[in-house]
Amino acid sequence: MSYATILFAIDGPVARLTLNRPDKLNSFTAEMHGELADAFTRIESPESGARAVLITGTGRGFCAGQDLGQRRGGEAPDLGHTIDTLYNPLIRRMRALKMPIVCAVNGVAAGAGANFAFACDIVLAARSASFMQAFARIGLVPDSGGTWILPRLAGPARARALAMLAERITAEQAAAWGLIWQVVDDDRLAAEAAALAERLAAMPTRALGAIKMALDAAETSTLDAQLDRERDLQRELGRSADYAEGVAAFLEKRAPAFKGR
Ligand code: LHQ
Repeated sequence: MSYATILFAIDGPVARLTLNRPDKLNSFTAEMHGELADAFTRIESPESGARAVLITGTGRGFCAGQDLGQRRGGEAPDLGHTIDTLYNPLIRRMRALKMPIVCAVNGVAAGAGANFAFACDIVLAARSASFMQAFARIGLVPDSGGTWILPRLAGPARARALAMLAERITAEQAAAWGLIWQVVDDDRLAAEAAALAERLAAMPTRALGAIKMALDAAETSTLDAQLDRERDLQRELGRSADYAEGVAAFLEKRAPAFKGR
């Protein structure tokens, strides 16, 4: 599988997806969106064997959002079309993917690049990485789910200031505000993120997929509806091979061997 703007490989149960336009801080182009979509189609295929995804970037940046170099001159573009056809499908797909996505933010994550990272399930960042809701600097609103996820992760007061001031914050600040899971030393990021993805890939995949779904659904649910949803998911998972294995392993005092079924 060879692409021009991303690196992609499925190593056993971990799909590794690396944004690879380092000269432009891995900013998004239409071509990159097309390649990401193709990679996700491969990941979603039952034959892929993938049970976790690891996303990162090459070079000193993670992703600087939309490639603004492609946006100069000519008539005013229909950004709604770009969002509708490229960004929204990507974010929807990531949230709906029935396996965990680990993000290793190796450098600056700006604009849609930051919200692409926040759409992942567990985000690690290098100590030198930074995050910026760059949109207001160029007259735009946070997209790629930014207006939805920022207040949920960081609270409404911080979400507003982050979005309006468009200041760059450190990885430490992002962790302190609950935007990401953990900060790790730069030279440990790749190894820690890979270990985390491998650990998740050995877990009961269906349960992890159900956790993603239940937590997102909770954002618009009543407690009553959510209690029913948990019942339904538990009923379904209670019939899974991984649940049987988890209980058997516990009783037999051994490590479980989950298959993601
Ligand atoms: C870039 C970019 C970039 C191209 C750095 N494009 N080249 C959705 C739908 C449709 C349209 C609009 O947008 C969206 C969503 C969005 O994402 S809007 C937000 C777009 N992103 C930004 O506004 C961020 C722009 N970049 C920056 O503010 C800075 O580059 C950051 C703060 C990310 C990093 O700053 P530095 O570490 O100082 O790096 P740099 O600015 O020197 O950038 C390095 C190179 O990367 C440089 O190229 P050059 O040829 O001069 O070395 C930049 O031009 C290029 N680059 N971001 N988004």
